[in-house]
Amino acid sequence: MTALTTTATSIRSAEVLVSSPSRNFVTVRITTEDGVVGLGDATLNGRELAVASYLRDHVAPLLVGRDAHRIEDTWQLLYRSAYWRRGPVTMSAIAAVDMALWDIKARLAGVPLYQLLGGASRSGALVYAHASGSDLASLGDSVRARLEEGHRAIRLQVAVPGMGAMYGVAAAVAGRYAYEPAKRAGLAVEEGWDSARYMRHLPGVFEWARAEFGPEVLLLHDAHHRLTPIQAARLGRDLEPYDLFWLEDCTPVENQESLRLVRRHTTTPLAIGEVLNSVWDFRTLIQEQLIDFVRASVTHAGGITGLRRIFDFAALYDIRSGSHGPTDISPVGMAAALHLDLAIHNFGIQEYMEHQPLAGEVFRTSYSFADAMLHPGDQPGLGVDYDDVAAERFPYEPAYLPTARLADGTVHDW
Ligand code: GCO
Ligand code: MG
Repeated sequence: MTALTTTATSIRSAEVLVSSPSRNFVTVRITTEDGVVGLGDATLNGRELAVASYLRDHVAPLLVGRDAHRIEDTWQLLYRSAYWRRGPVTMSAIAAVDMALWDIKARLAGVPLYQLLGGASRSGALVYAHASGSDLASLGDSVRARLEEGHRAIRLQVAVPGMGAMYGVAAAVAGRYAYEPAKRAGLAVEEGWDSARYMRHLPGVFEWARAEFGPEVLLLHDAHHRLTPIQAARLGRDLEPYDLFWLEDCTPVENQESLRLVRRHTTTPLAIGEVLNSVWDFRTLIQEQLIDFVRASVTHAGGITGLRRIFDFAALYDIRSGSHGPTDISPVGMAAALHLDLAIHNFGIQEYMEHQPLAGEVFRTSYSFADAMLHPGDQPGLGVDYDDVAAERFPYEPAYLPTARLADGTVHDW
């Protein structure tokens, strides 16, 4: 396969589009010789331009002239021939190309992508929304707003008295929910952290939430990698009476063996994986059944091809999916996740943080929300279009994720 023969489905161009309608997004657009277009999401929050350069400078030249139909071959080429494999930059770049090629294949077939992934296994993907508050009163308002929108699975994050600004708590919860941790202005945003205070505070919050909202609503929480194994074990146990759907990222994920200790002490379901990038990264967690939900994202774990590999591996161990879906997954990435959610058997839940309306000016989507579920829609392909003219109005703006520091100034896991 050295000489490339140009056909109607040969790749004519691979463009990297960077725009910032309310937040930064990196999008790949692949166009075939006969003009069929596919989109992929390559957004890596706070490190966007590294992926843009990887794609523009090192990947796009390899794609031109290749057959857009050869998705697996292209995935393997980009993965294996880079030699320096895995990691978020490489895997986000591969992910975007992979999504764009699936988009093209489904558009050429004239079917929504989920049909090529095996067809629908369900009528829609159950999603969880975010609610947060600076205290229980505002958290209550935030939860009620999500329930009124029709959600039945909600992630609760709340400020801890005496700890100041912290992860997951939106500045204002009235009206449209808007939480964006990557700050455009002032690159050195710092948040505080105190594990002991947090662990004392959180069980009471969930006790209150169960009393206030009853047993049916699915409640989730994200510890955002901040606890030691023994702290996570204790927190999981303390939360058991409140029947969480999951406790997410309880410890830093680099040390997967530490989950053995957490598991020995609690039956609170565990979800992990948004910072992992490949099926190999999940080996210990899955094979030892140390988690209940795979939390990887289609955008950072090698696209539809890469994420499906992880979900299929997890299925062997009765572990379900729980795709990452904050606002830093673009509407293209969200659509790709939804097609996969609809098709796989071991679907669990999909995270859904609605994008701000400005994002809708650049990305025209066809997914829709009803009965607490999202459906990807039935347009051919992913069902997303990119508006270049609108994108012109929103150039890239530097934005960085915050740093967390302990009271004595020590940097902690954010
Ligand atoms: C989540 C995540 C996000 C991350 C964000 C970082 O569960 O949705 O933890 O909120 O913080 O993706 O860019
Ligand atoms: Mg998370």
